[in-house]
Amino acid sequence: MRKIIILLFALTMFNTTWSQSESKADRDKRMEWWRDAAFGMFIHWGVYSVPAGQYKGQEVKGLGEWIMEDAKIPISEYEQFAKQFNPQKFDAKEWARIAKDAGVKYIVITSKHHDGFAMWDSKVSDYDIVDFSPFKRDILKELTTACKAAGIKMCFYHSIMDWHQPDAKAAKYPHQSTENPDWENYRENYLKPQLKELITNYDPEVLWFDGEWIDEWTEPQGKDLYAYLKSLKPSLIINNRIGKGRKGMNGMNAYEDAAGDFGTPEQEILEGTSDFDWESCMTMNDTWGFKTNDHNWKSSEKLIHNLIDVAAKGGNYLLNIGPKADGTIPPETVSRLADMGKWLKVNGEAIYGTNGRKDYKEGDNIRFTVSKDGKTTYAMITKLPADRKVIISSVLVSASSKISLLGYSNGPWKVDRQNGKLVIDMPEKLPGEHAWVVKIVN
Ligand code: FHN
Repeated sequence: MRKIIILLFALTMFNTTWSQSESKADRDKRMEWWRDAAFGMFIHWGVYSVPAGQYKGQEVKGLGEWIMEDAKIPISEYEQFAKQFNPQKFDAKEWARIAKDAGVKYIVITSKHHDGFAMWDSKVSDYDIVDFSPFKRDILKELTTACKAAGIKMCFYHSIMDWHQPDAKAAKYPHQSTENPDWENYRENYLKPQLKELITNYDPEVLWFDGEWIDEWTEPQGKDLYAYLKSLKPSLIINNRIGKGRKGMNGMNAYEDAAGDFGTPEQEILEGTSDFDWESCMTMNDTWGFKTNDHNWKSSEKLIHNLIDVAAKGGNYLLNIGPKADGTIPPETVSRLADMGKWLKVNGEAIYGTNGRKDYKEGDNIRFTVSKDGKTTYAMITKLPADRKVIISSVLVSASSKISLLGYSNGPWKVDRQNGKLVIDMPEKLPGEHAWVVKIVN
C-alpha cells in the first residue's frame, strides 16, 4: 500500500516522460513564457539565399535551403556561394522592428542549416559568416542585441545533419560522402562545441534542432545532448527533434519517452488539442529559404486564421520568413506581417497568455481560447454568416456575463441570451478585417 501511495505521489509530482527529474511545477514554470508567447517568427537565412533556387541558369525544384543537395552541388562549388554572401542591407534593428510590429514574441533563426554554414563568428570552424564570407559581421550577435532591446526572445535553429563537415557525412546523402566519416568526432568535437558557443555567447531561450532523421543520429545521442545543453543553461527549451521522437510531418512524439520539450508539426496544424506542448512551423509561401521564383504567398487572412486555429488548439504558431541575400526581407512578407500585427493589436488578448480548449471550435467559423483563470472565453469569428447573426452555444453564459467585441467600443450591436445561447447581431461597422473576437467574461 505504502509503495502504491509513493508511486501515485511521484506520478503527480513528476512528468511521466523520460525528461529528467523535473517536477511538473518546474516544467510549467520553465515553459511559461513560451506558452504565453503563442506567436513566433522562424527565419531561414543562409548561403542558399545567394543562388535563391537557381543553379547554372536552371530553376532547381524543391526548397530553397536544400539547393546544395537537390542540385548535387559539390562542396567546393557551394563554398563559392558562401564567398558571395554579403548582405550589405542587413539591418538587425529594422528586422526587430518588423518582428515587433507583427506581434511576434520570439524569433528562431537558423544558426546553421543542413549546408553547415555558421551564421555567427564560430571559433570551432572558419566556415562562418565572419571568417568565410566578405560580410565579416556576426549576424547572430547583431540580431540578438536588437531583439533583446525590442523585448523579443532570441532562439536558434540548429541542424544536426551537416553536409559540409567531412566527419558528419550521412549515408543517406551519398553525394556528400567522404571515405572515412567519424560521426562521434563530429558530435563531440564540432556539434557540441558550436552549441556551447551559441549558449555562452548569445544566451538563447530555445534551441530548435532539425536534420535528426539521418541514421547516424540516435535517441540516446539526443538524450545525451539534451542533458549536456541543460547543464549549460537549465532554463533552455528544446524541441523534440533533438531526439528521434518526431512522427513525420505531424511532428508529435511517436513514443512516450522521447527527448525534447515540445512537438513540432511541420506545414500542418494538429487536428485537435494535445496534452504535450507543440508548435506548428509553417511557411508563408512554399519554401523556407528564399527562392526568387516562389510567389505562392498565403493571404494575410489565411495566416491570421492559422494563428487563431493553432491558439484555440493550445499550440504556438512559428511563421517562417526567408530573407534575401542582400539582407532585406521580401516586401510580400513584410506586408503580411504588418497585417498580422494590426490584427493582434486589437485582438491580441485572445491569443497571448491564453489556453486552448478541448472543444476548441463551434462550426467551421468560430474558435475559442480561454484566459488562464478560466473566467474569460474568447470566441474568434473567422467568417460572418450572410445575415451577420452569430450564434454561440458552447460557452456558459448567464445574465451577469459581460459580453464585448474587441476593438468595438461605440455604436450599436445586439446581444441576446436565449436558452443559454448567445445570439449576436454583428455590427455593420466591424473593428478591422479577417476575424473578430467576442469576449465573454463570467
Ligand atoms: O529539411 C528541413 C527544412 O529545410 C526546414 O528547415 C524545415 C523546417 O521545419 N525542417 C526540415 C525538414 O523537416
